[in-house]
Amino acid sequence: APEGQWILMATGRSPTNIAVIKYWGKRDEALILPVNDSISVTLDPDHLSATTTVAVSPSFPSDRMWLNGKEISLSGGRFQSCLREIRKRACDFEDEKKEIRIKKEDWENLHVHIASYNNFPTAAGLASSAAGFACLVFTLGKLMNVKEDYGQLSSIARQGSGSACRSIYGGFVKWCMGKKDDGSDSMAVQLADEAHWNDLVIIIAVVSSKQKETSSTSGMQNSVETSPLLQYRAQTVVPSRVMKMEEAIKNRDFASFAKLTCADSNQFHATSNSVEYFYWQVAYTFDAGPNAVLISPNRKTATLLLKKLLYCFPPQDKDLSSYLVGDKSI
Ligand code: 2P0
Repeated sequence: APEGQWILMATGRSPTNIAVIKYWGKRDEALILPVNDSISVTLDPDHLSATTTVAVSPSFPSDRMWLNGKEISLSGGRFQSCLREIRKRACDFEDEKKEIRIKKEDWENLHVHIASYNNFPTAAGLASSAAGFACLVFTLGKLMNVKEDYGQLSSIARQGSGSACRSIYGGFVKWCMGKKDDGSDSMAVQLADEAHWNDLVIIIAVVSSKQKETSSTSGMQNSVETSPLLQYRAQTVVPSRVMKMEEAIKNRDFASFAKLTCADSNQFHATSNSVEYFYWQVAYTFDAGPNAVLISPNRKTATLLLKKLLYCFPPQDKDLSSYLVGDKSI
């Protein structure tokens, strides 16, 4: 910053999440309100996460953002919604040394610079927007001394990208679709924390890092418009599946968890006419891209599976042990 000016910064990291009961279809495009509840597992941040630094200074003439080192436009409605909703809730701030004082009403006139990095392929169907918007909203909230609880923050992150509301929490998370037209009750809640089912191992087979051709936003729009199955799925199938999944998670019941996860992945893909595969020793789920997510009941099965996978798809430079780190992802 120029002489006599200051910069205030905050940095945060958010992992991505993998839905086991899928969000697919909106009832309100602008507010991002879904047609059904969804449930996901938030990964540990070592492998798939966004790291975002937000800075504010009187010397910044405008809001700007860089994604993976490249400047991107903030003019989109989703970024604007998140910035507006966080700014609206900003509170008085004073730093520890009492050198910087920002009044609640001053935040409106201060511009932000945002730098975000993903440690995994962006827009390849691995929920990069979930990690990205959760991280942006959470970190901006810290910077601007926002005092909202996690539920409220998740509701703001939802307006950046639907699945982002679930990445506000670790562990097992449910996005409650809500009933209200203004979206104020469409937010995420934590079902169980990350320590609850420690044995569960999630393996993500990245078969392509290329940016996918159809965005989730337009993919689900298409399903809403063309799939006769979608309404039936949202109104009749998912509500009971969500209840069963909550039970399976609570009881760490892998057989039910695997069956529901695979069935839901299949049905979600069936609304967009995709192909399905079965592999019952582990659970699998596919998001809106080509990369397979495999969920093993324990590290022993995960190791056997990894050996087979690595035999078929040998890595160029790593040994097996380097994949077996962290809690929930390999
Ligand atoms: C999910 N997916 O529940 C589902 C399953 C992909 C397949 O949420 O339009 O990027 O930004 O709300 O959140 C991906 O959709 O879509 C997604 P928008 P989003 O994880």
